[in-house]
Amino acid sequence: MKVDSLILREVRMELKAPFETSFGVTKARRILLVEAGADGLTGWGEITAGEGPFYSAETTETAWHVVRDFIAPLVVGKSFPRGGDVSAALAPIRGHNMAKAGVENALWDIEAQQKGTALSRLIGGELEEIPCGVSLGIQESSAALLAKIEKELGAGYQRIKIKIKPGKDVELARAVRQRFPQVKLMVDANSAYRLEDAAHLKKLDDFYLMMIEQPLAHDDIHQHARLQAELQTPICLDESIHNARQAYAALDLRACQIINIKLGRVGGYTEAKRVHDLCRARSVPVWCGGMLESGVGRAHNIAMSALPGFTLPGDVSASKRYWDEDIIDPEVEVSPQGTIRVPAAPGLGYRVRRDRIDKLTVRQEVFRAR
Ligand code: OSB
Ligand code: MG
Repeated sequence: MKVDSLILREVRMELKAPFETSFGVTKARRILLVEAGADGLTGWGEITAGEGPFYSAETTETAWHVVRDFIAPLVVGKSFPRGGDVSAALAPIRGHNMAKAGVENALWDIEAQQKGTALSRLIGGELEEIPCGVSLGIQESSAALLAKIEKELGAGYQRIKIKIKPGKDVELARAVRQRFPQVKLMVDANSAYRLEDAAHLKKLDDFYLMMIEQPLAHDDIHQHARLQAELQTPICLDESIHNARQAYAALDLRACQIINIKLGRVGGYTEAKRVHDLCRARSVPVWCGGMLESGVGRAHNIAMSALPGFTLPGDVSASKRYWDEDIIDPEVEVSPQGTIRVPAAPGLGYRVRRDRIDKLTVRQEVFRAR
């Protein structure tokens, strides 16, 4: 395919409710959308960087800068046999994986449309529906959290993830476990602890959690291995895994037993598939993490979750949990069994709503081949 243009847009979308983690509160998202044009087709990608550098080093602003000044010049006007080939072309740019993923994934969307195949199938996905969980932010009180969980279970979601931080951890998990003895339950610390907290975290072993996600530093692998040796509860890594090499190191060191794959964090489908394939070869389960995406990023998450190694419910849930109105049609819906049907139509399988995007766009830049 020959890439004729990239259009970068910033859309502002207010969340229905603030989302609190150990690293901060998000009330509204500043999302970058990538619209790629090639061979007369249009593909869409989402850059999932946060508003501030608190989940990872990337932000909405750094991504804008890197797409404009470094990625667009390597992509626009260039030809790639396949969408995923842009990954190697972007390799000289260190880091900035979310910016890269937004562009790479848009080209995969185009390739899938060219071949008349669903994106999920083009990447090697097999599942027709994917199991879904929810990620619940830190709440005012444990009563408020219990009420939220009750609501999500009522909607059918198959597993519950709660955010924890020091002072809101063991007693919270105990309260949830007492009230919901059977539910598939996990916790996500977003790097809020230190290895010295091992004895405290060990108390979580009483609650037969599916996993504890990213308890230690965002860039650590080694100390997670030390911690895992102390815990019964499986550790899942999120922030620490940016590529297949790091996944390899984490598995070899026994730093985790499960990996959360996020398209943005690993830089797009090419690397996501590598992490997936490595984990699958070692019988390590993976699941799809979320970054409070709009419908475009959500549609990509659904496609990725169709890969056969995604055996655990992901943080991929209904549009209406996040937004009053999403930017794709139809919106993402979850069945009473807690599943999302993987679309069979060519490409992303959802119509991207330009009318809605136009209303939400606060800036836009067009990069065209000359
Ligand atoms: O750690 O998985 C995380 C949201 C923003 C940044 C990091 C994380 C999250 C979530 C929300 O847990 C997942 C979602 O519902 O999109
Ligand atoms: Mg996480």
